[in-house]
Amino acid sequence: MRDVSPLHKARLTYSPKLAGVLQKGIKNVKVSFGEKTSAVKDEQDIQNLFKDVYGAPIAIFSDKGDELEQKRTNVGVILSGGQAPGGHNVIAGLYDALKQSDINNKLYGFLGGPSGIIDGKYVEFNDEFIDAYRNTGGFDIIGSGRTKLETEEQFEKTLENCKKLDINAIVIIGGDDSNTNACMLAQWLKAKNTGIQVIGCPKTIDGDLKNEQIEISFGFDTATKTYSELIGNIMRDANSAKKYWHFVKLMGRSATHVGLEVALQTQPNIALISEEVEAKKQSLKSIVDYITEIVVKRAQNGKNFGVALIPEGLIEFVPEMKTMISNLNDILAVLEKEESFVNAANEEKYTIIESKLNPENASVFNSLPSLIKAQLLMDRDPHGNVQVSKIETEKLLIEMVKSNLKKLKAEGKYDGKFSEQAHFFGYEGRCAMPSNFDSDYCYSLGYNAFALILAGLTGYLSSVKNLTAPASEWKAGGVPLTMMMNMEKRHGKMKPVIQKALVELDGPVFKEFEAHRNQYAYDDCYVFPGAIQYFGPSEVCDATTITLQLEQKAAVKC
Ligand code: FBP
Repeated sequence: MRDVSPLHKARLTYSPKLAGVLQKGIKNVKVSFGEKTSAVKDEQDIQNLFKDVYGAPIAIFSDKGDELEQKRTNVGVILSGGQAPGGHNVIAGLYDALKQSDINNKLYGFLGGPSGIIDGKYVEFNDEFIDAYRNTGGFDIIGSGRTKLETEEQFEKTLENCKKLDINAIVIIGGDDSNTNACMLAQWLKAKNTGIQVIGCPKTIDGDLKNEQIEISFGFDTATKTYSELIGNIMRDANSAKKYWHFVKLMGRSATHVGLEVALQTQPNIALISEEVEAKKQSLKSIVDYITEIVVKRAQNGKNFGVALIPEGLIEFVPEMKTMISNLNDILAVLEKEESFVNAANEEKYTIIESKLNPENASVFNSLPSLIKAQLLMDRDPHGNVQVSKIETEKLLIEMVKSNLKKLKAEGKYDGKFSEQAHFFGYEGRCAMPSNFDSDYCYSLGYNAFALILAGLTGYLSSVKNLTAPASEWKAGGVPLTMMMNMEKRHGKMKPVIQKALVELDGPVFKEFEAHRNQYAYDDCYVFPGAIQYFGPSEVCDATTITLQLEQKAAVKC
């Protein structure tokens, strides 16, 4: 029996490329600081909530500035939220920097996400442990979880467990919600003068944790390449058999960065962009009419097949659905505490909800098939988000398109065949073996996180930039987490959260798609990207996403 595949074995020995400034080793990194920062919105509220960490300056690592104090440091690391390829390399980079600084330093991994630090469940890493996970996908090295760190009791327990292990700093590897946790914990620990620092690392396949300082969250590169491979394969199948319309829902809870990137990589007949739907105030009916029109026109050209990409978060961007869901969330926040509601049958729940929703929202809710109603009632995640991965929007759209086509057929306006296949690609990409880009980027992020710790900082996010250049030219530093925060409604209450970066409709990525989508719809311009390559020519193995390339090109022009 083999323990690992030959590729897995080869990847364990791959040496990830470090950002240029970090290549000389942790003892040669120097730090300097930029201007003080403020929050992206709701500055006063954020300042009041994060008094002790608010407004810190951006940190820049280079060979100029203050030396980092190489003091004995023990660190605890947490993987938080959804899996993203490269998480293991963040830990490997952190471990290598920590041991290079002082061989007696210790790295602890808290098990199962943020709950691990509260419950004191941990492992201590050593060389053998880390070496078994280098350049591999998944978060199974210590597991992940979505517990929200916010109560006094959770913070007290965190402190107690850190004291037991003599931990000086905590690294939280997570997305927007997890890094909001990181900031809250940093504030609490600083206010109590514990001396324990908190550093975040930007993770999420969704690609929506980005701004001027964070060019991309890790995992986006590998996940979108994996989905593009699969969709390319499906396109070839569709183009070979010429009998199916494939509706593919793609992960990305809120923003459509994943869908847009995959659309540019594969050039499908239809790709919906949630942000455009919202901006143009498109109703569910108008979206279905748009899809129907393409299906009908293709059928007129003898093409009863095609591929449509549906963003996971679409439902929350359709204006009438968004308003209804927001009303529904407020109502559920109350109803979920009532035992009679919790124990009621689904049909009874729908009646109760409809009686409490305002009339317009009640009629939108009522128009939905039972399957979607039930999915909308499922538990919110611990951060108050609707679990859109469980809402089968692709099936909803298929049913609505079918009903349109039936009417058109009856009116003699359509004589094609519509045979559908529904897919959901999400989990397939989140634990893929990280691409060279994600392996290198993640290793640098982890290594850099330790440099931020030695710089004495807390409430910062590890930042590695200039990512379309070779790694030797990547820049490293840290961004205060409060700089990215604003107030949003969660579980019916206003809460501080890191602002999500949505697709910009006047940005270069959407513009590129918009310029070509009509041609994609009818001319079958399918591109088949194939599998991620790890060994071979750099232009095949090291290139990052089209999104990053277009964004960087536009940034250089400005
Ligand atoms: P993160 O924001 O934590 O990275 O997770 C994103 C995501 O992968 C979404 O794309 C998806 O909607 C969600 O996780 C699914 O969550 P779960 O793993 O809990 O089913």
